[in-house]
Amino acid sequence: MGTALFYDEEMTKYKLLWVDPACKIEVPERLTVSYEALVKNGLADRCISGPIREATDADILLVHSEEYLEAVKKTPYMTLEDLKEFTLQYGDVYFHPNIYHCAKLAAGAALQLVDSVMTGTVRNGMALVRPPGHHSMRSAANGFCVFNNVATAAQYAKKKYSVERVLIVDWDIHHGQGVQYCFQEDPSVLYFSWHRYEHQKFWPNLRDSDFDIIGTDKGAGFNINVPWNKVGMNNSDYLSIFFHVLLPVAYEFCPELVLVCAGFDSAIGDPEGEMCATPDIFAHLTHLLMNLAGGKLCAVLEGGYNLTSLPQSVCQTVQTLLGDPAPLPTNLFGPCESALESLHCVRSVHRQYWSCLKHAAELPTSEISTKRIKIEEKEDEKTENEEEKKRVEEKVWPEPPKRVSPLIHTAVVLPDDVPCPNRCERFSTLAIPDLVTVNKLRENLLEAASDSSALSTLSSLISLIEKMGQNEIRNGLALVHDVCMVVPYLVQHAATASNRRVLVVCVGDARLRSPFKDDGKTLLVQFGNKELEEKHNKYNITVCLQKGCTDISGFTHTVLSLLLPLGYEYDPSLVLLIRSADSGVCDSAWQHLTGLLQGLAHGRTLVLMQETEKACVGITASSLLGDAAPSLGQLHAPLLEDVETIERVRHRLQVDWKLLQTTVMETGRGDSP
Ligand code: Q9C
Ligand code: ZN
Repeated sequence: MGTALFYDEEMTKYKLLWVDPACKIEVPERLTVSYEALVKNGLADRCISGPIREATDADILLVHSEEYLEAVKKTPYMTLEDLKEFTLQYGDVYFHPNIYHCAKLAAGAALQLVDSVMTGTVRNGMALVRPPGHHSMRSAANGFCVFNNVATAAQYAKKKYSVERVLIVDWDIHHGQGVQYCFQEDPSVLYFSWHRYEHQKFWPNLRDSDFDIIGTDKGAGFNINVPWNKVGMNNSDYLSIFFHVLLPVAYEFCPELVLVCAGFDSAIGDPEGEMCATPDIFAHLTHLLMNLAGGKLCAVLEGGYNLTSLPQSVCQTVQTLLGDPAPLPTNLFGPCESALESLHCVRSVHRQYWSCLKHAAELPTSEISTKRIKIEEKEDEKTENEEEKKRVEEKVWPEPPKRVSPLIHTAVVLPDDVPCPNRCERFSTLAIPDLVTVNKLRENLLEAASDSSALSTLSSLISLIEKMGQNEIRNGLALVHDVCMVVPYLVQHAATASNRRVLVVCVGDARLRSPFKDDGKTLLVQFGNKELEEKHNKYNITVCLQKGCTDISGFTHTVLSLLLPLGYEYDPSLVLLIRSADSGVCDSAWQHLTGLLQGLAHGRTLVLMQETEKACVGITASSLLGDAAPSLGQLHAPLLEDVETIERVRHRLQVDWKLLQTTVMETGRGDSP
């Protein structure tokens, strides 16, 4: 359905005209390098774009006061001295004769993006804008921001398209206090922000940015703040917050539109953020959000001041919106202690508002504090700051590898009487497997010996897996006569080839035959009902839900907070997704699972379905092709027994799988006060 890109060079035509150390990083080059990188990587050309419009007064008044708008309107006519003085009433921002024009274009671009997505002209998109928006408040410019682009876009979507629930994900490294203030009483807009905080020592130094500021009145629970109290947070820290806070809550909330305050000062090398997450992480953050709201995602640029990591991160985001396979996740060694402390605090204060967090550990009451005490201890570290800054700016990281889409997106291996779904390619191999393979197959397929097509199906699948490994085919789908028999063989075959790791996800009660060895070459995660035997060895995990996979809430929760962390930490080179007969999983949940898993293994997923599941071929193919999954609807509370099961499994496995951790204490590290 396409990806929009809204950009206008005009927005590079304002800059700081006097000396102000606080503002010198916000330069026009931020936009030019980002756009040039999109062009150079052939991404700009693949997007749908058009001329952008200015936001109207009426648009701006959705969020800002008339007095403020009128004041900003005068800035194009001010002298340099007037501009300087006007600027003084606000924090960390500057004005320029052309900034009002640019600010109207920035907000206008965000609104046009909403229009394009809401009318279905495109599926998703990005607005590449300056000035940024998320710090600006009803009557105040702040933090390089003049008008609040994303807050305006949210109000606009509510008003013009009667959108009832908007999710705003603010992954910029600063707290978008302007967005928070705009929606703190509004339960129709869920605002999530993570931000460098350092116990209030970091700009904008607001008590309002801490984890216990959760929204007021009807909006209680709809404001989620994740303060980072240390610098140097990395990919694991970011993903942990997604898996254990944002995604479960977002799925429960069920937005009709997702807006991203897409600031990239949260990436490595940024002089403001001083974090260590690499640009490829934005491919995954984007991917993980891309199936919410039926795929309606609008990313709007906010911060990002390192002119190397900014364009790389922008490209990762846009390329993911376009549907290219994500890079393998890197550097996932588990969250750090400080991140776990924040995670624990956030989950704990929100457990009363979100049923997916109900089971979260309660905050020890002695810990409920913003710990501003710690500020004092750090007072005299200030002198080291300049040194520190240099270290950050000199940080080096590898350029994200090129992401190439295989020529064939989705190949299918289907019986002749099942038609090939649209946009897929029927696949079969005529190559006769060598004698050794044939004999092995025969041995393994004694029961199906009478079925001559079983052998050819199997050799096709083996060949398909080979072609996926060689990047000729991205993913595949097959209907097989007996998944239980085929899978062990395929797994064995796939895992022995050149050190591969295979993630096997099994939905339904297929009793897979051994051998699944515990050698780390396979990770088996099986979803079943309570009759299956519970297993949780490091590489062989069974989750037995009360009603099998029929309960969408329990199933989704398991996928988000158990399967995804396991999958990301395992980092497979191939995903085998198996659907047995009578799995009970509903179409939409199945499609979300299929879509989400494609963030792994460069999108190399092979779906194997029991013959009887013929009716799902179409929807499965659609998900493999990258279509957005249909919304699951607002989720009810998962069954208590299921929540307990998931927690028990998570608890036992977190020693081996660090991305499953949600608190500091449980692991025995750092449980001292
Ligand atoms: N050391 C955005 O990222 N503080 N705004 C600068 C300089 C202001 C950031 C202090 C940072 C504003 C959109
Ligand atoms: Zn920022």
